[in-house]
Amino acid sequence: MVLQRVIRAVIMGPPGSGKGTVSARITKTFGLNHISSGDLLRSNIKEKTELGLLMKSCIDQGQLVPDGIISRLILNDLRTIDHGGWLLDGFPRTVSQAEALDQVYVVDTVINLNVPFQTIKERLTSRWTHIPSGRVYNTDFNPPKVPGIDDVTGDALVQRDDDRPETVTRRLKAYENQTEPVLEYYRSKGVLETFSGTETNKIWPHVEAFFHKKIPSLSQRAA
Ligand code: G5P
Ligand code: MG
Repeated sequence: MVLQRVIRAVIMGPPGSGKGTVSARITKTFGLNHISSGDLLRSNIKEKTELGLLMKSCIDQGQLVPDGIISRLILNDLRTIDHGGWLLDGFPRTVSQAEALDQVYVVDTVINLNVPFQTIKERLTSRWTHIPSGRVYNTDFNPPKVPGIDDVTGDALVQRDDDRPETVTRRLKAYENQTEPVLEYYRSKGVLETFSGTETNKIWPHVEAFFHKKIPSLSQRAA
């Protein structure tokens, strides 16, 4: 069992920077609860909920969904976590969302993955996703054992509708205009830690060491 200190962390970075990939490693190593706003929205779309149907065109066009809707969705989900810390992936993405989160919780750690846009464009065209779990693969970087099939469930993998090249360009623009100011917001609070690079396997040891150092109790394993 992993001993948990309550940590409230956020992982940020442009679309395709590896937030999902690094989050999976953080949650596996440190036992945090992982909440991905994109995964939540995609499950709503898959289940054809009213919210999912309303948000689908926004997401497919590479635009952000309205602040009020996503803030309510995430804050409701956070209330269901009754123990342990959490790692938010993809939220907050605007200053208004960061302020909404601040009204309820104090975020103590923000990881920023700083990956060049050119690297990202190449990655997203070869990404395959298992929508129900949010597991991601890449035909070059971490291919599934059987092409097109999820390793754990055996379900078929899909390519995300918003990974088309022209939509990726729009998502990167939305990131520059609406999300980069959030980095400044957290920098001014003294909680932002930036990790730069083009390969997740080279960035990861630094992120792991940072978590071990910042929260030593997380790395102690009970006998
Ligand atoms: P999402 O789902 O939050 P994005 O755009 O922020 O989407 P995305 O695309 O999920 O981020 P990621 O999680 O940062 O990317 O990256 P990833 O999936 O781990 O890695 C990308 C690919 O690269 C994978 O195939 C992975 O295997 C591969 N990879 C990783 N590392 C390496 C490497 O070192 N080398 C190589 N070759 N490959 C690698 O949001 C989607 C939409 O939902 C809405 C918006 O419309 C958004 O566009 N939304 C919100 N709207 C408003 N407010 C919010 N808070 C919202 N949250 C979501
Ligand atoms: Mg992701």
